[in-house]
Amino acid sequence: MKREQWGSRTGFILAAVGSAVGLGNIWRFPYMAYENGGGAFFIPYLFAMLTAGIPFMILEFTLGHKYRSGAPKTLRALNNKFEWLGWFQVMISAIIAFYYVVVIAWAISFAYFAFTQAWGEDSNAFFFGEFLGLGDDSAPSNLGNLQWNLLFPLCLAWAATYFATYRGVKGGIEKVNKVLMPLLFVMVLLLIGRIIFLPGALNGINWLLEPDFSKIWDLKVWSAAYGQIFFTLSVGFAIMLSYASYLPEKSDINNNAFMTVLMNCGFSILAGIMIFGALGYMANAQDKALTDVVSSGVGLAFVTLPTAINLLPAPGVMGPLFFLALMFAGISSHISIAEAVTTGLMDKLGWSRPKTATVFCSVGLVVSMMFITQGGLLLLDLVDYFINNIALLGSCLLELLLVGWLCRLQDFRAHANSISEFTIGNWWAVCIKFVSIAMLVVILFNNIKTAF
Ligand code: LEU
Repeated sequence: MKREQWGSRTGFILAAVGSAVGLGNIWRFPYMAYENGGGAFFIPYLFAMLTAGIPFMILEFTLGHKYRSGAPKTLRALNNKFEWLGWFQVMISAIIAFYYVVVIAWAISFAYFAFTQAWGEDSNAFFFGEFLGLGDDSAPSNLGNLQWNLLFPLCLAWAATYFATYRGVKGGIEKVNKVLMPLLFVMVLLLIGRIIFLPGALNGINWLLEPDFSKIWDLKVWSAAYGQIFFTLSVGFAIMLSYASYLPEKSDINNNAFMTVLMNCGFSILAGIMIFGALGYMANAQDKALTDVVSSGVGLAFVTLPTAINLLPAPGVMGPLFFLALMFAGISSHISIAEAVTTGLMDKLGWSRPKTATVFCSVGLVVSMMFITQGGLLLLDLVDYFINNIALLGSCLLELLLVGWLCRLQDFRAHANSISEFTIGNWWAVCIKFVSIAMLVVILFNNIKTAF
């Protein structure tokens, strides 16, 4: 059977950007940047983007385009002995799909709450207590106690992914992204346009961007930057490779890769400006120091921001705009994670797309219900930690080692250059074979040491 194809170049780019721009950009990036030295984080971040992110994106686009299959089959085409790495990557994607969707479900609920600011004055008690059911009296490790209020939004999130992966590349994934991505950008620009003029907003933004150079010698900051780059660009765990496998024969790989990376990283900076602008305004309105209003990861989007939204002008508009943006960003990424698994299974088992999508999304829904129990948040944190700090970096390192050192890397460069408008030089191979591998070895080793 002929492999499906994207309907247009714009369609492919929007889908790739849709995958890259996700929850990672809106709630993860701003806090990461803040926690790891504010402006100083940008140095490792930009270094990782240029020497690992862009080369990796070109590599995945090339492999997908050349072998026209998902990760396991592509790696098998390189060498019979490499197929397992493809399955390891598919497994990482599947695990991410199971918990990532839960955060989308939270965003769906909060988009609804935002119309009336149903979280009230104490957003912390609302989120952890009322919403997640983690009251003082309940044991947080209880995995048996399902939070029924989360089941409907969870089903909605899976339904969106199911719709896109069931209908396929052109009629599903591309169509959804063509609607969600432009909307997302417009919504974020609207939010920034309003927030930036509020008193105190610029302080918040300055504070995010103000460099703290003492942190630059800290390995943890580099680890955070590399982890963030691979996660945010969806490279190294089967996703971009799968999307590229649907590219038509004539495609500009190098250009597409640069555009995807730059748009994603530009969006992250916009999200940082939006969130820290709102926090700066909130600190100003409450007459507090900025450090006293910021909280981490999950808390930032679902605890701190609701409080900030309460204080914004027209909260009934700004609140839904923010959570709908978070939801759209999440859904377009979740679709790509599910597609990486779907395409891998279709290649291997020869199943039809509808059958594969139905099986994966049903299993996914059931498994992800684990994360909407009382112990779900704890489990989510734990799984996310291991996936990001160890499995993901390990998978990236293995892919670079196998492809960079055991295959003819110059053939891939020649392939990309032969169909691209501008060509890439030898720097590409140097980044893959030496710079990225060396950085990953040091970071991964350190992360494993810290974890155990
Ligand atoms: N790139 C996405 C994000 O930043 C995540 C990925 C797992 C699809 O949220």
